[in-house]
Amino acid sequence: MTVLLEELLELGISEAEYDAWLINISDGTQFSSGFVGINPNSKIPALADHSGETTVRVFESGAIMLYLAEKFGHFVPAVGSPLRAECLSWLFWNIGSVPFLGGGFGHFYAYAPRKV
Ligand SMILES: N[C@@H](CCC(=O)N[C@@H](CS)C(=O)NCC(=O)O)C(=O)O
Repeated sequence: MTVLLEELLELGISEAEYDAWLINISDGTQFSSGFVGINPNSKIPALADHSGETTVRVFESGAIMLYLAEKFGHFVPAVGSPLRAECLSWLFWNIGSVPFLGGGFGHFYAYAPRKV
């Protein structure tokens, strides 16, 4: 999952170039210390932005999308714009709804002590 970076590159923003690291969640790579240092919740996706003086870690797909959209000034309307409220409403809807169908499946399939 490249969470917005490909769309930014598509716009010609070369500063959005990234290195993708394969995290194999079926062999537990998400629990390794290197990954947990970026996302303490051991979930993909996660982002480490080394472009500034201090490395910025971001986890949760919604937080990553908002971070990148604001960093590069695309895809999210400016503060004060009514469109921003609409945009964030759909972003939060996505975050609040979709993971229960996708990522949430992993919890019940692999970790839940009781099958439901
Ligand atoms: N709310 C998180 C959900 C992330 C998530 O559930 N990721 C799944 C893969 S789609 C995962 O990392 N599963 C590994 C595990 O549960 O051990 C987000 O939106 O980033």
